[in-house]
Amino acid sequence: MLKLYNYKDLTEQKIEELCSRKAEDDNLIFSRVENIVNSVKTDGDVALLSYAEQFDKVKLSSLFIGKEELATLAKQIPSAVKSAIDVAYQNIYKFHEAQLKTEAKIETMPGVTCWREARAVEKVGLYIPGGTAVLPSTFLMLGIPAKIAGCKEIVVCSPPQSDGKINTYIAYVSTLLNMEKVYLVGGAQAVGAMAFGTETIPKVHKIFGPGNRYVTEAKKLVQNTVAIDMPAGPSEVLVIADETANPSFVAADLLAQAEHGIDSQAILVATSKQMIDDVILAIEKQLIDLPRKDIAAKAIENSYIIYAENLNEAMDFSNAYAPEHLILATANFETLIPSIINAGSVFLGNLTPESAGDYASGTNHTLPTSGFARAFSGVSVDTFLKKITFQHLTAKGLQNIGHTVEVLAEAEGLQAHKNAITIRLKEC
Ligand code: HSO
Ligand code: ZN
Repeated sequence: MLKLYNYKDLTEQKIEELCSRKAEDDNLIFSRVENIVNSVKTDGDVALLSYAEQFDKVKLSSLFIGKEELATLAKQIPSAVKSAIDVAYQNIYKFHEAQLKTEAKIETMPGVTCWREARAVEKVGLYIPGGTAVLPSTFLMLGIPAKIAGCKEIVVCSPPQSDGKINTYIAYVSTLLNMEKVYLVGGAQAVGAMAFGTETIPKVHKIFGPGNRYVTEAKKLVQNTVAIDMPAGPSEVLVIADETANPSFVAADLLAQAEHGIDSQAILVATSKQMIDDVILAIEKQLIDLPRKDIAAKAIENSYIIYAENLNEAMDFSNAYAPEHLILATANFETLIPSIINAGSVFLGNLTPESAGDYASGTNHTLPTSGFARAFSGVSVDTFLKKITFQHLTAKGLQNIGHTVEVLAEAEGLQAHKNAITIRLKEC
């Protein structure tokens, strides 16, 4: 069961330990991933087909499913799921579309104008996990901003099912996003394929998407060749609860996180001892009925509860931990907002579960884990864009800025830089 700590008793070292997400077997995973990525790089499709046999237990006749077959598969989706995906699609689209902004042109000096324009990353690769849970929601979370950004080529890889196909949900999302095909490749081999290209799979400029330790390690490995969205680790939530929280709701949120994987973390920081006891009871009660109770129970073992005397202490710990998801199950969540420094995505009040954002409210669920929320944002339309700066000088502008540049160039001993100004000033 969950370990319990008293915030006041925690040494700096202990806080650091609680905030570190330990990963075991790194070396073993690293060398396996290195082998996989290298063989995809050298053997291309042949390697992909053999990994499909080895890892996905399927002999593939084709490494992708084309548009027509996707449409056929998509038709088999149960109508309730189809409608739910439609609602999620609309909300995610609406929220992300509003992120497209044009910036104003700025005249820094009379006649000196500077501005930025966004351009989409031309070729992007989306990894959609299969494995223990098939995640069509991740496809929405990556595909929608990629489309809105205007990426020209969107390569989608997802592991094949044992029948050599993909799940109907993924097929349906691919039709909503108007995808040409979905490549039947999973794991580290998918990342290798999108980084280096194979006979069938185009090489991309940036790779997006969550995945297991193999996928994550592969994304780290190919970073010299392609950009990646962000480093990723197991999913995590930190709930701050005061005495007004609903213990059953808090337990449900912690378990929702815990069922993702045995290495997920679900952390409670509470300012009421009664709340802590009630949440523990509620977890025990709710856990029994969960189909993924074995996974959730293991994740709960990796997790802990902290008793804090007040919300300031709770927030200090949360900022140190930098959670991927932060839930404020407190009466005065609005007053706490300014003190949030590190978090991927925040859920406010007792009626706002993380699940809402995981699926359908509109925000993105691809978020920084493992403390990377200290320096990274979650995926958004921006993650699929680059910003190019522009500038234009008029004669007046050149006269206004010329002397400054000449002096600085001189100071740096870069005469040619100075000349580029001087030669022009002579003509105007
Ligand atoms: N909580 C996960 C996203 C997810 N949950 C997908 C359910 N499906 C990481 O933010
Ligand atoms: Zn989730």
